[in-house]
Amino acid sequence: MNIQINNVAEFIVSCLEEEGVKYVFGIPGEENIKLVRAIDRSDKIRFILVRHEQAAAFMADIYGRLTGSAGVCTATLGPGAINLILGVADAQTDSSPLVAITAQVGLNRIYKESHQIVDLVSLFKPVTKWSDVVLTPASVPEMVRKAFQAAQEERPGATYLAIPQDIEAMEMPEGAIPLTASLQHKKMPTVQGIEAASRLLRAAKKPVIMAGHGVARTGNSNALSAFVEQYQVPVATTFMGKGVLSDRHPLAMGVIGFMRHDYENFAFDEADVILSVGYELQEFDPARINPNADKKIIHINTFSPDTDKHYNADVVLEGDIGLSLAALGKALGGEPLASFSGSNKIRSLLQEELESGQNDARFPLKPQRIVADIRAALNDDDIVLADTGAIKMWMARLYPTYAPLTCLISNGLSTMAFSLPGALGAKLAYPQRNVLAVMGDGSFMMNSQEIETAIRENIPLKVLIWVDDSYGLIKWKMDMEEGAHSSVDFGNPDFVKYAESFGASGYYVDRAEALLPILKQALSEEGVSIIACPVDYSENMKLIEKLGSLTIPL
Ligand SMILES: Cc1ncc(C[n+]2csc(CCOP(=O)(O)OP(=O)(O)O)c2C)c(N)n1
Repeated sequence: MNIQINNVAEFIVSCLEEEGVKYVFGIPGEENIKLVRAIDRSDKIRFILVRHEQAAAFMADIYGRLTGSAGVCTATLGPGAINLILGVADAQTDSSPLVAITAQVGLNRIYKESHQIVDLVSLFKPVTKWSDVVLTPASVPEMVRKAFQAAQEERPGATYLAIPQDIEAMEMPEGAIPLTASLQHKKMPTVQGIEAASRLLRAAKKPVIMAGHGVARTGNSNALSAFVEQYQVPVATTFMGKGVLSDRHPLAMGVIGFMRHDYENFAFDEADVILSVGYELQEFDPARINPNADKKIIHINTFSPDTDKHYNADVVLEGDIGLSLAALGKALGGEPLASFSGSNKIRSLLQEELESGQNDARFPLKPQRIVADIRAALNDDDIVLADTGAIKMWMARLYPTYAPLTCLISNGLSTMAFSLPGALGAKLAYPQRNVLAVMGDGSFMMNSQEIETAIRENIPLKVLIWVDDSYGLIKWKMDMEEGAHSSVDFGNPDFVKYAESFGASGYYVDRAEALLPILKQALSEEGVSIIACPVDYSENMKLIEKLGSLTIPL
């Protein structure tokens, strides 16, 4: 740190530096001025000033999800802290490491009714792994370390630290130094567990693998691919697990967890044993793959699952995912497992859907065409953030994904509007890759103010808006459940003029063939680019009808 440490705020910054923090996202307020000023004087940490604290939390959320190092966001007390909550909860429910630090009223008035006071520790508790307030300068080295340790260790999540205004300005005790992280060792599953899992898999007639977020998060997609290659078991991923087995692999069956019975479900209907790797119950309801609670389940993850009737695992292998797969692979002896050929059929059904969309020249554009063009515009390891809405359903189902953590969604919480700020966090994590936020017009208007942040901070934000003048997913659900819809339609600004008013490039897709060239142009140019693309969501109900009438014995 290139500043002198005189007070708690400056010491906290030296702790953040020790943790390897590169960015802090936030908005200053009267009560955290010293912290923000100290960050500004650090030569290792860049303060990214945002326009809404919610966006700061989403930036930290996605930065943490991609890097495994906690994203850090900060705000003032009361309203600023409360505005952080949605992104903090999103990180927690998607197992992203995040540390939120806010101001709090001073200890001189924290015990009584006073201006802007809210019990922030209690407010953050249900959406974090750990939430506390600093009561004395001497506790700061331990409390900051604890916030990072708890956020980053498996299962990762969010933590919260409140710094009272008077504490922030206090002197640190002489000789205080930041604590360093201790070396963490990977945990092995038990030998008995491995043997039981091996027996179950050898006895299986139709085993299937379900790969979840844990595989991506812990960097174990190679270990999974090696296992799949050796034992020839078809794999469906969760939305969060997209890309852990490349969709080019002949055993990749696509994504499981869609709201209706999708192609992949047929493989699960037939399966007798599910090898579940890195799946978290928060990803989707296991009743979708095990409605009668009669499948044998082997659970591999860094933590044991919560109790669920439809996910009552027969064997739980708790430990490092890569080590577990390697140990299981060894115990199985090397001969491929019994398999069924369903994955090819499922793959060709998905491929057909995408290809027919790709060649559909109608306007407004079919969702399938937009998905195909996004794929065509991006490289294998480029990152797309698919926001919550009907758009997420189309992207999750159809977007072929070739590498882990390259198609990001908000899953546990499924919040709208994370993708635009999230794209800024992603670009800071991977400046060399293209990053594209794909969002509905409803979500875009919830956090579009961060276009200004992107321009000011010189972060090349790229956004594709699917325009339907409506909260499309809710309209879709109302039509499905009620046969009609209401209170879902709205008007929009002229998105091109809107983008230009910030100093960004604005594009409007006025025919189907225009989308791909515009996407390529936007991705290749410097600066911020916003693309508005009208979408034909009459496809939503057609998809449901099609899936509802599907009967494809594998
Ligand atoms: C913050 C938040 N508010 C409300 C919802 C409920 N919700 C889920 S999707 C959706 C509509 C999204 O509309 P839009 O962003 O335009 O995308 P589309 O569905 O049209 O693709 C709503 C209101 C939510 N998930 N998150």
